Formats: sequence, C-alpha cells, structure tokens
Amino acid sequence: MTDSKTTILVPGRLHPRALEGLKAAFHVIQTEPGAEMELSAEDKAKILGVATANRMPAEWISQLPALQVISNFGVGYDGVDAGFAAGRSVIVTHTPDVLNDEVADTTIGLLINTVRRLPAAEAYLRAGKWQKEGPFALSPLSLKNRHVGLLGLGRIGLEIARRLEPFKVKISYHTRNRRDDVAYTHVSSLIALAEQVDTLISIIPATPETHKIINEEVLAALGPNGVFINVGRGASVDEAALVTALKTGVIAAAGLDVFYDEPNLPEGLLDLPNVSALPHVASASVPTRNDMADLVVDNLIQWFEQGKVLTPVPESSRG
Ligand code: A2R
Repeated sequence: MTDSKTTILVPGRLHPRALEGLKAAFHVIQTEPGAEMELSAEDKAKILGVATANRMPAEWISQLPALQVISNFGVGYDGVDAGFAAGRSVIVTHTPDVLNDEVADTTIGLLINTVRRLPAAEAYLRAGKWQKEGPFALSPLSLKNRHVGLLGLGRIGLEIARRLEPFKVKISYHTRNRRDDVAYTHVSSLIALAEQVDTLISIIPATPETHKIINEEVLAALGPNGVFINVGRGASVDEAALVTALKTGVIAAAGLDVFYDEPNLPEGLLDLPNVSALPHVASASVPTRNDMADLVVDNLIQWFEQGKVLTPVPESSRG
C-alpha cells in the first residue's frame, strides 16, 4: 500500500479529479497560484513528489531536497525543467497517448473552421444577418486539393495524418528523423516542406530547437494560398511575423489553438478575418482530461508503490 504519509506538493491549480485522486493516496500540500513555493522549510523537506500542470522550473525543483518524482499534467512538459530534474535523479512523467485522439479531432475541426470560416458564418447567423443581409460570403478557401504538411509526426501528428486521409488531401511531413512505418513523404527541412505544401500543421513540442522556427521565411515559403494551423506550442511561432503575414497576404489564413504568451494573444490578431482562434482547448474534453488526470495520479502511485513510473519523459526514461 502507498504510505499515507508520503507528501505530494501541488504548486498552484490542478484538475479537480487529479487532486481528488492524489488526496485519496497521499498527504497533499497545495499552494496558491502566484505563491507556489511559499511553504515552510520543514514542509519542503517532506515533499517527495509533485503534481503540476506544466510548471516546475529548476529554481523550484532545487528547493525540494527530498524530491523523487514530478508528475506533469499534459504531454507537453516544456514548463518542467526535465533536464535539471534528471541531473538530480528526479523522474519526470507526462500524459502521452491518452489525448492523441482528442487533439487530432480538434485539429481537423480547427482546419475546417479556418478554411471554410465556419465560426464567422455561425456568428453571422446568430447576429441575425442572414435574414437582414442575405447569404454569408463564400469562403475564399477550401480543403479540396490541398497538400498538407505536418511539422511533427509523433503520437499526435500520426493521428492527425490518419484523419486527413479520407479528406483526399496530399500529406507530407518534416521531422528530424524519417519514420519508416508510414507512406507519407518525408521532407528533410521545414523550409522545403513549407515550399512544397499549401497547408502547414504544427504539432511539435516547445524546445530550444523549435523556438520560433515558424518565422517570416517559412511563412513566405508557404505562400499566398497558405494555411497555417498550430496545435503544438505557441513558442514555435514568431507571432509578429505571423500577424504581418496574415495582414499582408503573405499567407491566406491561420487556425491557432496555442499562443506564445498564453492567455495573451498578439495585438490585432483577433481583428483579422482570416484567423480562427481557440483558447488552447485541443485536449479539453471531460473524458480526455479525466484520463490525463488519472495518469498523473497513477504515475505517482506506481512510483511510490513499485518504484516505477508508467510514462516517463525521454529525459527520465531510465526511471
Ligand atoms: O524530430 P523527430 O524525429 O524527433 O520527430 C518529432 C518532432 N520534432 C521535431 N520535428 C522537427 N524539428 C524539430 N526540432 C523537432 N523536435 C521534435 O515532433 C516527432 O515527430 C514530434 C513529437 O512527437 P511526440 O514526441 O510523439 O509528441 P506528441 O505526443 O505527438 O505531442 C507533440 C506536442 C507536445 O509536445 C505538446 O507540445 C503538444 O504537442 O501538445
């Protein structure tokens, strides 16, 4: 049985079901957002595990001398310093796979919303304009005959690609390593991918290497019929370049679920008619978030009961 005295820190907010599961198995200390590490030295010394929604910088990790494991809510763990944690033999876990289908479904919805302007059409109807002004304007774009390039073809990217197949679009991708288990065309650089396709979907993690890689040059290569969809991380995009490209017709449209400085959006973005934007909801259904919450808890229980975790991040895979 899990030692009921094992103390887990929840720094800030966490999904209620994860919190409930943790409280059933552990002694939980939850701190307030903005005061995440405001706890006594005595409490800090007792903390063996952390459950977080993607925030555990090195400065926080280094304040917890007995810390063994950090369980992250979300597949992306860019807010957790996993390299620093590994250096202190602290294992980091995340929630891969359980959200693949939800994120892929949302991506297809966002893509169609973007090319067919469905949210704007619905807003038009709801505002009573159909009766007053007649039919909504034809969408300048269509998904028909598009060539989609996936930046990232991992767990989620592959599910997006599979869902795109029945839409009869052409599919290519760029990753650092070619996959030998798919028939999609691998393109060896992002810029070459952007040149070849007219629709670019980003589903890569935020890392130093991917920081602002979708830049002015890539958007220019995507071209005036180009559609950019981002369901990975906002940090991959130079948002100033994106807004300029959307304003000046360098690309045709963008569909965005993630942003560089959430919840803040770049100035003027929402005024653009060729943008479809969502508040980072790709995995945000009750069933999928419940599955993620359970995995956050199960990783900690497994660690403290069996000395193993279920889903370590690559930096911790020795765990
Ligand atoms: O490069 P590879 O062969 O490791 O392929 C991975 C690709 N990727 C990159 N592609 C190009 N340039 C890079 N610098 C680069 N870094 C990574 O991203 C792989 O195809 C994909 C990541 O796949 P997974 O690790 O399976 O992640 P998953 O579960 O698909 O989630 C992707 C991201 C999360 O990290 C969150 O930020 C967001 O979606 O929810």
